[in-house]
Amino acid sequence: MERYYQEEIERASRDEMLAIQNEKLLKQVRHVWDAVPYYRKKMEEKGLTPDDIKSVDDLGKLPTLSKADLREAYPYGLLGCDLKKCVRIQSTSGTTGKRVVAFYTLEDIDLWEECCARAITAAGGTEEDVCQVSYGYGLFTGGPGLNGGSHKVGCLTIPTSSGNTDRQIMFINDLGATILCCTPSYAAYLGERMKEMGLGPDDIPLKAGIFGAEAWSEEMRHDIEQTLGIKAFDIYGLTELSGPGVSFECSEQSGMHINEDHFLPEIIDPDTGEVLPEGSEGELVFTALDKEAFPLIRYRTRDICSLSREKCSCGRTLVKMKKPKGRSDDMLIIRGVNVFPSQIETVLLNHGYAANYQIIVDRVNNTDTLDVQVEMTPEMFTDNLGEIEKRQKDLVDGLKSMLGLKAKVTLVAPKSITRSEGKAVRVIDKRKI
Ligand code: DLL
Repeated sequence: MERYYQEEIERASRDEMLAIQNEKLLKQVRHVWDAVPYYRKKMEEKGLTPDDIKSVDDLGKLPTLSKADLREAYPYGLLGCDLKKCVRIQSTSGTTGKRVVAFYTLEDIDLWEECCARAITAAGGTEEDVCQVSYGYGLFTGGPGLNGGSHKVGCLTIPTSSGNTDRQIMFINDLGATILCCTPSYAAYLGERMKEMGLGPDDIPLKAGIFGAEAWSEEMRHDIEQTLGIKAFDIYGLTELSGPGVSFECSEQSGMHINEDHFLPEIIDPDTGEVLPEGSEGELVFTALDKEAFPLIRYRTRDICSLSREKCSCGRTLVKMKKPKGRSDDMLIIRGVNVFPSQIETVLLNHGYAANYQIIVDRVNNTDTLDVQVEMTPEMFTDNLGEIEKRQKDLVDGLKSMLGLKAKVTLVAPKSITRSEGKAVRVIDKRKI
């Protein structure tokens, strides 16, 4: 039987949801106009006042915000309330030099944790469950968000954070963890380690996993589900909008329901900014309808996906987003061809490899090169050169038909590519352009 955390919202009719969104949007635009001079100026530049926004149909008139705005307004320029009312910050790792600092009031945290509770409930979680949260705790939103959601559902929560893999496995088994929350790449690594310890899917108490924070393919889902003996659910979110729980998967596992009573989605053409009709693929843009401390309006996520309102067998009416292919800025342009790392992952997994690979892009004599290094699994490991060459050629052909591009493939020994405990680093781009 399907369970809901907030059934009246999760199964609201389209009219009910529109009424909620209209009311909240008008209030939020007024709030931001009054409290955030940075955004008010952007509205004034477009000749807009809050009176011009009468319903969600007027959303497209409003100016968008991007990471560049966040940088310009850093740290307090987009704050929507008195700093005294804020009780927490969270931040991105800033590995690409674009650190985001987001602020929360107590109420903001409460609503965020409710979103995570909806996700855990959709994955089958109840107060009977033991939920191990192996996302990083600290500035990263993964640990704190799912931790709060797990409390709200009433699960016994094991806050292991990421890392110390053997200890993770000990807790899962000793305390009978039934739900695991971590990045898909870390879930794959935990599975690999358990296999080495002789633990098969039937020996592991887990029944569900809530995996997100990075793009992952259907093939990777399948592998993790087989190894851990679980059902693996996707979860999406970003620090700018609170963290995990902006959207989550249900039993149908065919895209993530957006918590659209809090986060109003649009899809735009990333080049022109034009709003695209429902069903089209483009850049996901969100308006945070409730957030008080960090109330972003029309925030450009740079994630590429599409939305669908097709009826879902779980009974939820919340709009669904397809798995993002990756960020538009993760997209590699190689010899003029657009390549998402997730497409490469699909080819590798379809050929029986695990998701242990690295993509190295370089430019030699003014031509881009694409080198995919893939680990052989222990079962396929061999020193027979003929066999290795044949396997490499199969992958070159597979990549050629997926990408329309010739790549170099190098098979490497099992365990030679570093495992990730958080978000995996898949691409090394050495081009200096
Ligand atoms: O990754 C929040 C999160 C934590 C989500 C735990 C899910 C689970 P950031 O570090 O700010 O926040 O990174 C946000 O990660 O814009 C996407 O590009 C990517 N991302 C997040 N979830 C998914 C997902 C957290 N399920 C950025 N699939 C987002 C694909 C994802 N990409």
